[in-house]
Amino acid sequence: AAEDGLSAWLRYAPIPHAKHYHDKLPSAVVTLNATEGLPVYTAGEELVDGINGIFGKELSVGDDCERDSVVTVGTVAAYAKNGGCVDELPDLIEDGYHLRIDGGNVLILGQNERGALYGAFQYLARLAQGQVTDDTLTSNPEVPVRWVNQWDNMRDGGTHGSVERGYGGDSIFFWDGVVREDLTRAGQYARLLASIGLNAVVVNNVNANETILTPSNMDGLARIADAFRPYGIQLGLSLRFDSPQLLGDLDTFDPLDDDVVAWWQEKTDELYRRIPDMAGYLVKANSEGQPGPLTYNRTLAEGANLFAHALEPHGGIIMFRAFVYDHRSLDQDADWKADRANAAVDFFEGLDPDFEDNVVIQIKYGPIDFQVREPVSPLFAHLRETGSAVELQITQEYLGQQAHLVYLAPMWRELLDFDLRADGEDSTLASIVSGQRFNQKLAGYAGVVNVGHNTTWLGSHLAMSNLYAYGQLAWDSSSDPVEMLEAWTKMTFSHDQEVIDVITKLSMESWPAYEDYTGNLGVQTLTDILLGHYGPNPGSQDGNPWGQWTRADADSIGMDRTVWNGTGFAGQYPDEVYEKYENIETTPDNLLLWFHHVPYTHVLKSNKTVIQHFYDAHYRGSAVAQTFVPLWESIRGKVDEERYEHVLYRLVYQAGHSLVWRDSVTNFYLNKSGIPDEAGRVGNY
Ligand code: GCW
Repeated sequence: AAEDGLSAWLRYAPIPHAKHYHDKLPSAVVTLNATEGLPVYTAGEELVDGINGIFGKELSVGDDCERDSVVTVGTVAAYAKNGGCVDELPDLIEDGYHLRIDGGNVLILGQNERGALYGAFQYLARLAQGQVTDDTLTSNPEVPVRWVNQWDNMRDGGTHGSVERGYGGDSIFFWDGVVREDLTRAGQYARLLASIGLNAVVVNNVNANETILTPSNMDGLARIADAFRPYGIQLGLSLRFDSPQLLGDLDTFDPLDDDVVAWWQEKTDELYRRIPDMAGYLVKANSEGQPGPLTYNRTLAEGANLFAHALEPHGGIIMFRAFVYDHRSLDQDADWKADRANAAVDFFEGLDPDFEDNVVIQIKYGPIDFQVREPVSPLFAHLRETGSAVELQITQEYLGQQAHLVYLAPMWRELLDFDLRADGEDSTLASIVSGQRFNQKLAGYAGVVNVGHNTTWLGSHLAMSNLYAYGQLAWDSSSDPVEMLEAWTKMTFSHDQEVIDVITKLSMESWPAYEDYTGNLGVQTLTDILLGHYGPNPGSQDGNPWGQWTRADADSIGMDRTVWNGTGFAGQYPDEVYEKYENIETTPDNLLLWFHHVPYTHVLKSNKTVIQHFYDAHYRGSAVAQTFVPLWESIRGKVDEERYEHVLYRLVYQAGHSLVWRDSVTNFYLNKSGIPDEAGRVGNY
């Protein structure tokens, strides 16, 4: 049964009335120009396994595509070479595919090998959901960059490989400072990611260790790349900026120093000798104590271009993170205008034209740090020549660490649909990170996933819907949260309508409930800032240099980010958005405390006071969490026992912990403000 966790939505479990479909399915699979270890070959294997698992029908493997009742899979080029012709040649871009289902005759063509595999997974996903109908479709990815980041440590204090902000066990890649011998899990992970259209994994933590570049670790990385390759997943690497000094024998890591430039070129060449299809690099510089170009008074662009130049001859790209801020320079008491949220735009202002073509700026969705509610980062509206990628977090660092169910697709949907109104024109986040709004070639998505070695990958079965949804959105940003959930549930758990309805209800209610019982009105997730970002601790937000402040005192709360009186952050947005947030009247309630500092008695658009909203929301959200348990119990027997119990355990925990959240947060503000709850609940539980 542990298998059920490992194969996630790729279980290929038998569907109801499987036999009934046999004569509508192919009887043989033909792969065109397949080489073992490459995606087209893998596609053939998946088709055989999938159709066998879902329908109990065994396909023969042949090479005669003229026969009837055959599923043919390959690249467009291989198909044309074999004399095949499609009536209209599909218009495919890189990684795209064409799928034609005509009863048992199925044609799956990819623009490249990876596309062919994506097409095979798409066909299988339909079958696994019981859709055995004729169709013809062409699907192209919206963006080229569909990456996953893993914050895996090679060595962390002790000896093994932990995962920073990972809640599913130890690293699947590293152990004791080196790459694991057994990389079975790396291959299984690549399979899952390929099935949802993702194309690269950065395997090590952005807080990188220079020893990733020792010759033996580079050999190890090549083995990881070998495990990924059958699935078309490319390997990416996080780098530590001062490696030339720490690992090489240089006395500088100045990005403009000739020896430093040569050192990075040599390392990059060595990597590409081992991994010719390496995707590229990811760099976190000058942030949270990480080294970077600012040490030498070089710009962030000069820092990014150092890697861009080294990668360019190999066709690699550099994802350069915009998460740049100095946690040591923020002083809350001294300065009303100090604001970590300003950092990204401040640091990147003016650099847009300076980045090389193979640089992508990777920007967290909000200006602070993966909070339960943040406005979209204004930096997305500033980069016009340089492409950007939005960084989403699948691992639920501030969102319950997989001990709480929080389905994130509705939040991502809102963020992607948000219109930044750049130059007064339609500028949704989705249109910017697709490269379409500003006409950029390289752009896309980076998801911090942080799976681990346990058999559920993320530590919770239900949390896997977030990974599934992330892949779907990166492929097609218009994907609908409910539809994704239903498809995922059918493939992961059951076709039973009650199971689908229950999981959909739980999941769709989970983010609003979590926001209600953790942090309201844009005040952020009121978690413990200093200790692991888990559990309630509103007091810990303030009085430290981390800058996730609420500025709560006895009378008032919120960050004044206006231009006229506050930190000026609102002014980083294009005019229409700036005006909306600058003005308290037009700021939506759910971001009020993000942009304004108000008395607890301030009356919201909902006609409640801020403090009463806090109280009510915490009671409402935690009450919703209580309903998750009986809802789940209502499908006992319809889900296998092991997964049923695993999920139940977590939902019971969440229900209890939501009460802890409710009581901690409401009591904290009762004590601070002295304003009682109108309903008389707070302090009297
Ligand atoms: O959210 C914070 C995390 C850090 C992380 C950092 C980052 C890898 O708490 O653990 O470091 O962001 O994104 O760089």
